[in-house]
Formats: sequence, structure tokens, C-alpha cells
Amino acid sequence: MASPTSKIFYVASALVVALAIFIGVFLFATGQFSSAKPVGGPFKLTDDNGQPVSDATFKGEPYLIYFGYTHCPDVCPTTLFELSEVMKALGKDADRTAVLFVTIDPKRDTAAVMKDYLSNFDHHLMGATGDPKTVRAVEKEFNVFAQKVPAKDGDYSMNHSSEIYLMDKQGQFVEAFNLKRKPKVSAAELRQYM
Ligand SMILES: [Cu+2]
Repeated sequence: MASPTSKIFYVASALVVALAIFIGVFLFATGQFSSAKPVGGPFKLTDDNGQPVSDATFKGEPYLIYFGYTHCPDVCPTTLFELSEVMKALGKDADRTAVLFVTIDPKRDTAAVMKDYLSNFDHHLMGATGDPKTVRAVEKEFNVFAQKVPAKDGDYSMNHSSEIYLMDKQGQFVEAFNLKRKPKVSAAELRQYM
């Protein structure tokens, strides 16, 4: 027959195990224990002036990164317009941040094509391109979905996700940036990370 001491020991052990399981399930359910990979990572691309641009370019300032393509009929021009409005709302502080527009269609979007396209928007918007393999790797880092959709005339469009990623001063992903609000509200949030 077990002594009272060992009974207490067994009961205590069972409680500890139950508590551990409970905490484990709780952390898993709330996503704090999940193995979801972080968004973002180092990248080396070419900007719309043909100069190198990398994650290191933005060290010390928060920046927004958005993936799209210049032939996009609707989502990209709208998004870039809205991002331009945020830059305008920032006034002088716009110099302390950046918007990087990375093409998911590097074949057509050369640095020169991007520069020309971005001349329609606020000058704080910077384009980035690279060879398709390099661009694809950056897309993966940011969990970007991009797929070619062939058109009848041999042309094509791209189906793509359209998140805007807010990266902090250290280059760490903060959140998917919300543009569905007044530009000055978005600007105020961005300013908090400067
Ligand atoms: Cu688009």
C-alpha cells in the first residue's frame, strides 16, 4: 500500500502533467506556439534607377513593401495611389520612411519600365526588380502569392496577393498595413515607428 507521501506525490505529478497539457493546448490554439515562419527576410534587388537595393537600405527607418506589377489593371495602381496619399500626408516625415514596390513580373518590369511607371506616383515610392529567380525567392520570404494568367492574345496578367507589409526600423515585420482608412491616420501609425 502506498504511503500518504507518495499518494500526494502522484496527485501532484498528475496535476503538473495536466497543467502542462493545458498550457500547451492554450499556446497552440492562440498561435503563440505555432511554427508559422516569420514574414520577410534579407533581399538583394535592383531599384528603378538600376542601383542595388536591399533590406539593409532601410535599416533605421520603417518602410512599407508591396508586391505587384506595372501592367496591373486595377489593384496595383489603386494601392500605389493610396500609398502616395499616405506619403503626402506624412509631409517632411516621408523622408524618414520608404515604400518599396517589388515587381512580381520581372520579365516585363525592368528598372526603366518601373521608373517610368512610378513617375505617376509620389516620389517616395521606389521600384525593385531583379532576375526572376531572385524575385521569386523574395516573394517566398514574404509569403506572396503570384501566378501568371495567360490571355488569348499571348499576353498575360498576374493573379497576386496584395498585402502591404510594414517593416520596423530593425527590418522586422510588424503587420499587414491597413490602407482602408484616411491617409493621415495611416501616416500617424507609420510615424509611430520612426
Ligand atoms: Cu496588381
